[in-house]
Amino acid sequence: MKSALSDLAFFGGPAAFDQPLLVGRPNRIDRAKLFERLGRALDGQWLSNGGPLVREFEQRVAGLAGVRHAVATCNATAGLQLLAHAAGLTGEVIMPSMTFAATPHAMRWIGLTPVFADVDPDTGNLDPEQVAAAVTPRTSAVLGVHLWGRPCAADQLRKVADEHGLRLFFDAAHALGCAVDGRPAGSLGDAEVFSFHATKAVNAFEGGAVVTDDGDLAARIRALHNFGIDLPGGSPAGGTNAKMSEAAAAMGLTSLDAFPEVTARNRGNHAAYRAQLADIPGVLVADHDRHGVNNHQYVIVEIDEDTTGIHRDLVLDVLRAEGIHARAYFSPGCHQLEPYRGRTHAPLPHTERLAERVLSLPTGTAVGDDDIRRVGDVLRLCAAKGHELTARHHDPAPQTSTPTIGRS
Ligand code: T4K
Repeated sequence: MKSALSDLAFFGGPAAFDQPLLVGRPNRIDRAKLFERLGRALDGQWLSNGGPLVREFEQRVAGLAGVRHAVATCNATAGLQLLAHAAGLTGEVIMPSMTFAATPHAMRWIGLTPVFADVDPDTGNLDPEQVAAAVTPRTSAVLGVHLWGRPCAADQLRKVADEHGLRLFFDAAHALGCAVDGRPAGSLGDAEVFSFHATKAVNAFEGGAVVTDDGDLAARIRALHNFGIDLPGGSPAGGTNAKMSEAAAAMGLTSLDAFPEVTARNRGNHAAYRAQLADIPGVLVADHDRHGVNNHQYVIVEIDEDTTGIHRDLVLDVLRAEGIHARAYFSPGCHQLEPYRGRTHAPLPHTERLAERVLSLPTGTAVGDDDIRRVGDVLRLCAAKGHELTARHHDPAPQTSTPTIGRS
């Protein structure tokens, strides 16, 4: 157990982990099942273009989302673009800045203008009042993000959208298996998009899916993701290739098989982190359960610098020196990233406050109780000696051992 600053790898002590502990490690799957499915695809000599594994994957994803249609895509970013395109969006799309760059980039890449609205400080999700204030004559849609799997305030956002004649979509990249008031993520907007990237609770190596109850919209998306070939009347933009392959679907299906077990592990890890960090002033493990059913694939901690005396960025560096590769999901806010930086936007105080404080800790099937205990030890020391640690970092003169900043 580390009790003095000199115990920290950051200041020359032994690292807590020999093998790095990473956020985003793919979850364990049954390899035999994966290979059996891959074998089936090879034997059937059908490897893409809406093969049987993709169709099965789509059915299972639609079932989890509680909707009639799912169109599997090569990733969620392409899914968002297909959705925006198929829905005929124009001009401005209102979204949070507290998200991964994929959300605004997906819209900008197809000529739409992301407009950032501030989030509710309690949930981290779009604040409906801020959305209403951001509407202009050029707005065509609201694109909420179910941040860390917490479902957005869909009913309030729907009200705003209806009042202004806007479409309501959700980036549900984090939210497979999440729900609020018995309504699954995927069924809350006109359409929603899941991600099945390697780092997600369910992965298809790379993958995504657009889910909706709107049969016409689903048909347009399905046609557009296959070069627009079957689109009656065609599309001015033609079409693209954003299909999911059979190999990706084989992985996606196998990962879906493991999803209940993965969720149980993530839920347990989340509880273990909460227990480890419960009594540390200024270190708050975000309680997703207050906001609905969560898949717990993100363990989010807020570091309050005023209480601990240490900024989140320095905590990330200290953790990394120990072999704990936490991530700042999401910081900075997208409005502070290129190409949005410096543009006029509404004040985003809650986004900026959150972005200064949050970090995401390793979880998933590769992480166990002993790992969490060791991560907890380091965070406890950071918080207990935050002022001293910060001062020593800024003025390394009293240091006696070799600094190891940046070592991983
Ligand atoms: N909307 C939202 C709200 C999103 O969060 C995302 C993606 C999207 C849309 C777009 O979905 P996709 O188009 O990707 O389907 C990662 C993922 O690449 C990205 O999919 C994800 N969100 C985001 C939150 O995380 P980075 O830039 O952090 O990736 P990277 O390469 O730095 O890896 C993250 C961590 O995962 C590292 O600790 C390494 C580890 N890792 C990664 C991979 C790929 C592994 O251990 N194994 C792996 O195979 O974006």
